[in-house]
Amino acid sequence: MQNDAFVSPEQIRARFSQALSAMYQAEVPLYGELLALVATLNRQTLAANPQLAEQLRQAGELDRLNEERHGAIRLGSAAELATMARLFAVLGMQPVGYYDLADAGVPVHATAFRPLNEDALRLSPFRVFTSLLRLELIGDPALRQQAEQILAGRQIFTPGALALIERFERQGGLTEQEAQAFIEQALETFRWHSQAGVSAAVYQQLQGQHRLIADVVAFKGPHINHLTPRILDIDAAQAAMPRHGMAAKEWVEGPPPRRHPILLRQTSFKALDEAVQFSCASPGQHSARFGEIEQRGAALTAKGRALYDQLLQATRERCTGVAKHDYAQCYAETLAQCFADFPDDLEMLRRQGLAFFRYRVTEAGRAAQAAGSLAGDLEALLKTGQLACEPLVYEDFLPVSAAGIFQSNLGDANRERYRQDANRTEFEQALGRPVQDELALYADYQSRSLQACARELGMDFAEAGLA
Ligand code: OOG
Ligand code: NI
Repeated sequence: MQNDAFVSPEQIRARFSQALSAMYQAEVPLYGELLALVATLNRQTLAANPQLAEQLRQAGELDRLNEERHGAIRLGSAAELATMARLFAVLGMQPVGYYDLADAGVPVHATAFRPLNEDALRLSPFRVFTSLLRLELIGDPALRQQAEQILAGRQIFTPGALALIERFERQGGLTEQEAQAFIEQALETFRWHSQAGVSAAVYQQLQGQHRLIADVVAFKGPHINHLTPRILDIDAAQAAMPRHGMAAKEWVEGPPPRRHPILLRQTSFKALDEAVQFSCASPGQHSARFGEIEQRGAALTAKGRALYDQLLQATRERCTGVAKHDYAQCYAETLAQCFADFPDDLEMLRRQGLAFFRYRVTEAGRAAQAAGSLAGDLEALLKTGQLACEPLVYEDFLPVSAAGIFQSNLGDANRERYRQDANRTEFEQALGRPVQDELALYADYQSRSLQACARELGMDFAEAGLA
């Protein structure tokens, strides 16, 4: 039972997300400019496309649009991940999904901390892509040991944050005053420190292994490295970014432009070079923080996801070996060609079981029920407009896209792949619990929406094979 004296995790998350965005705007002014650009473009898209505005309103997404963002951090040890999971629990965020990036040459594995259900997402759709460095992928044993030692010696959480996490766990919530203090204390973990914790020489060594390793190990904490607002027309934004002084990455990750967007399309301005100080007051430069935007579309079923993965793989294979200056164009064209095989019609997506949907009874449905003229089964109800359905929005991430975003910020070095397998078990051990299965969450939402319709209409949809 939620105690009235406590602030809800949704409230704490909404306020934390706001505070983090304000902090990041102060730290990286270009992020503030990106937010302004996104707000302008979203206003234009909505004004030009009333149908999209109505669809978003129906799905409860219009209100959350300006609140919507995800961030990313990179952690150095199992202990940091375990405590981070407890910190995010205060914000009502749980680990969802496992992403292995080693195969793409990025020595991390990751999960996304996010609210689990649609009501919580509507109240505050804040998520954090959280990576854990895989130190076992550092080839040089002496350097690996040194990195482990440095990480073991740092404390990324303030004593105040730790005490309030414990209090939350003991009491089952935080009071107004505690919540406020928690937000302030938790923010410290995500703050940028221009003072590195290592010498310039050690930084160079770490950097030589992999730029990501230096980013995690050389600093005092897991600075937030980007916060991503949701854009409605990412192609317009990609074209506009250079005009606003933003060095956009060369292509948009994810599926090609479509009439009915699926999954997630992302692009970013590249990581900025920032002045840092190494120990012994020696000045240097570090590049980690960037600005990303994303357009979200329909959540795909396992079948839809398999088709997506297959078409993306085919695209990448066909572009292998293409010269760097031709790559972006070849990639965009090939992607569009390959994805011609992915139905771009809501009815087909639904009938072929490629995407998840939310069902609802319409006014016409209620009128038909009152008049005793309801259609007989699910398909007929949809056909007569007595039931309506909209695709569920994809709330998670894509490993190939994530690797592409990482890589665009790492430069051309470090392109080798790691031979090691994904290690989900080890990740979950570090986390202290299994990650949630994102497909199960969408399936559950779809089935609850169908059950609610069935209850309202006094019918049984079990036979549709969907409920
Ligand atoms: C995370 C990169 C991945 C996404 O949205 O998939 C990412 C990082 O650079 O730490 O941002
Ligand atoms: Ni991101």
